[in-house]
Amino acid sequence: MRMAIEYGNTDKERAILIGIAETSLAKAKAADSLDELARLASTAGARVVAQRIQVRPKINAAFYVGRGLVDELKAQLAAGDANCVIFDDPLTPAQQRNLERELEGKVIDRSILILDIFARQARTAAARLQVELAQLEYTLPRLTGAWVHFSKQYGGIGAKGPGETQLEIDRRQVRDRIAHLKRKLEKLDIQRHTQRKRRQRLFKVALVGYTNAGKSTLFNLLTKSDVSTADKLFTTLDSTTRVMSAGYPCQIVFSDTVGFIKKLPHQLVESFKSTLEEVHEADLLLHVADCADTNLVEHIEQTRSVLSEIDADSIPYIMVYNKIDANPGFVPPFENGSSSLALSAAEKIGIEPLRAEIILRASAPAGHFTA
Ligand SMILES: Nc1nc2c(ncn2[C@@H]2O[C@H](COP(=O)(O)OP(=O)(O)OP(=O)(O)O)[C@@H](O)[C@H]2O)c(=O)[nH]1
Ligand SMILES: [Mg+2]
Repeated sequence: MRMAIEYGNTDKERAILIGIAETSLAKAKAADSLDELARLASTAGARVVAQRIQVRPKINAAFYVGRGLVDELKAQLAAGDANCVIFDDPLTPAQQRNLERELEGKVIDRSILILDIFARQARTAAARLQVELAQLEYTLPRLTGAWVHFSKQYGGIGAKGPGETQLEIDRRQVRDRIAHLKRKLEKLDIQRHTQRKRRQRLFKVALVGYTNAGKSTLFNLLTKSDVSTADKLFTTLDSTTRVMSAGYPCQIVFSDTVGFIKKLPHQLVESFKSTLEEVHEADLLLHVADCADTNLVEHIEQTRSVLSEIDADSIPYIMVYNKIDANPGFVPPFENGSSSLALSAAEKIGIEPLRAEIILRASAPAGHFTA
């Protein structure tokens, strides 16, 4: 049974987006981040009615933003200009509660939004279990007396033990469900592990990178596959793996993987760890980046930081600067000890040099290339 997370349903929401910049100088960066949040919001089905950045060196412990802005937002919500407020940073459980009470409206943060998008895009059993697990891990510390819908769903005769409060029952039910999901995922993990073992001796290449960089488009080209691609965030959640021999001198395993993003909720990274095993076990990573994106450098850094979170930062990699058609003057920066190529997966420009580089790496004796 899937658990309905009420806050995650952002259908027909009219949202005000709020970001914080530490100084006036940091405002441009916060604005970029807020634009990305706007894309996330619309991917989740919300309509963005306003974007606001507050400059403040310190976050307000109770409300995240200052009291003045809280009052302004309250007035806007009361006037019907919007019906929800989305914050660009993770709110603490207390901040979320306080804001909800003050604003008398829905309060969402970047983590909830990303979790919601993952829940919408999850197609396979494993992805669904992983997303639900992440949602529950996120929810657990936020369970307060206000979460009555959990008890409505899962309560009933026999649910209430002697002396337990409703809140304790809610928490216990969520914990039980978490344990159940973990067991199911472990079983799936064993199956995956067996499949992976079979491929152990083959050369394994995994495509990684920021969401929407063009990983699946490139994967399809390299493997003649038909994985979904779209100008949306997080189109791919499940790893797809293909063993290729046609066009390559030996069998090569290619994996397309879930994209990364700034401030990825750590619960998601944690629960997607088994999906990301494909990355962890690869012999070579193709780090795909969108060279036409103004935040290219930041996206590369974010991807590298998630790679280190999953202990995949010492795997040799090729930097693939995609979408060169949209930025024809782009020259790949020099990479120390690693190769970098510019290409266009959509326009099929510069694919052969990449294929040649992959073949070279696959044919080289193990350990010849280092990251
Ligand atoms: N201009 C241009 N667009 C491209 C290129 N490659 C991919 N795209 C577009 O970029 C968008 C994202 O492509 P995907 O292949 O779905 O990207 P992804 O990295 O798999 O994204 P997620 O799975 O959502 O993380 C799609 O609209 C593609 O058509 C390219 O070389 N040039
Ligand atoms: Mg994809």
